[in-house]
Amino acid sequence: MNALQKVLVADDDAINREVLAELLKPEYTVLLAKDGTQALDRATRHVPDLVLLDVMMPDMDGFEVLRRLRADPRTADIAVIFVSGLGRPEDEAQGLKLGASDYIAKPFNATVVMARVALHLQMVRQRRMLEHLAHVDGLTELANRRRFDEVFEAEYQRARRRDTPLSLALLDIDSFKQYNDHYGHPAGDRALRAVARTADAFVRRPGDLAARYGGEELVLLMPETDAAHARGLADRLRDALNRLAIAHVASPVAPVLTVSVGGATLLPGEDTAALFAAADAHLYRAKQAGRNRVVW
Ligand code: GH3
Ligand code: MG
Ligand code: MG
Ligand code: MG
Repeated sequence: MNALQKVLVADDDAINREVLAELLKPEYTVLLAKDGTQALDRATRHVPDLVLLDVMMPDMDGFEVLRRLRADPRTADIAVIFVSGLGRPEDEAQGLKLGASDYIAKPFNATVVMARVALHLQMVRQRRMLEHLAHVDGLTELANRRRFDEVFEAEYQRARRRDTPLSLALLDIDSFKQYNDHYGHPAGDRALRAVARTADAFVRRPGDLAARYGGEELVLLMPETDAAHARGLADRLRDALNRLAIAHVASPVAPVLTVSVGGATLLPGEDTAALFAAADAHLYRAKQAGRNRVVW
């Protein structure tokens, strides 16, 4: 459960690599690179939590490695500490300005290196936790609305650029107020979590997203999915939720919990607001038509 954090040591000097690796090995998973090119390759492939980066290397200096790490979305967030023989204040300032977390001058003190590595790895963990809290809904563990809005905008731009379809479905639990009234709010929370889990399991293609839009309303984003496929998926999900058979004796729809879904697929000239409004209008029609159905 508590997997070791990964540290990449990039230095053209074999002795330096070995000394740092021996220091770090008892506490971290250590990766090694002997030049800038290898450092970039390892960083992209293994996405370490932290890079200890030498500045002077023959093929590509550490500053350039950091610039390239920052330019690639896969490696942009990796923490970097320079470990360098270039000890002038200007060098240190340049390293920090490029986005390094810290700058350690050679010859280094082993205890100080370990302390700084531990500090920066702790900051990495804290930042990840904050990102998680900012993007994940606490009750359902689905992406929250903030996250959905970000992804929706990005996928919309991509669909426009590549001229690929983009489908969106709004899912709303039927007669959920009565469910809470009859079974109590904690049972309502459990039912909502079960619906969320099932929805999440249905959207599993890369780029797909299930999010909690608000209250008992979820939203499914399906890039590169046309109306026929998205509608089919929504209907299978609706059916799967029926088959969960969560008793709802107070519902006028069925003796089990049901959902209504409104969906829409991006049309030429539509913006995100129009796509969302179309799905919302279809959800309204699904409700009007008797609930427990998909309208696309
Ligand atoms: P409809 O079929 O028209 O959707 O009826 P409804 O009762 O589901 O719709 P309405 O919007 O009137 O009520 C939604 C209910 O969902 C009211 C609210 O108490 C409940 N709800 C929203 N969020 C949560 C939640 O996080 N937990 C629980 N237990 N209930 C929630
Ligand atoms: Mg060097
Ligand atoms: Mg609702
Ligand atoms: Mg509802």
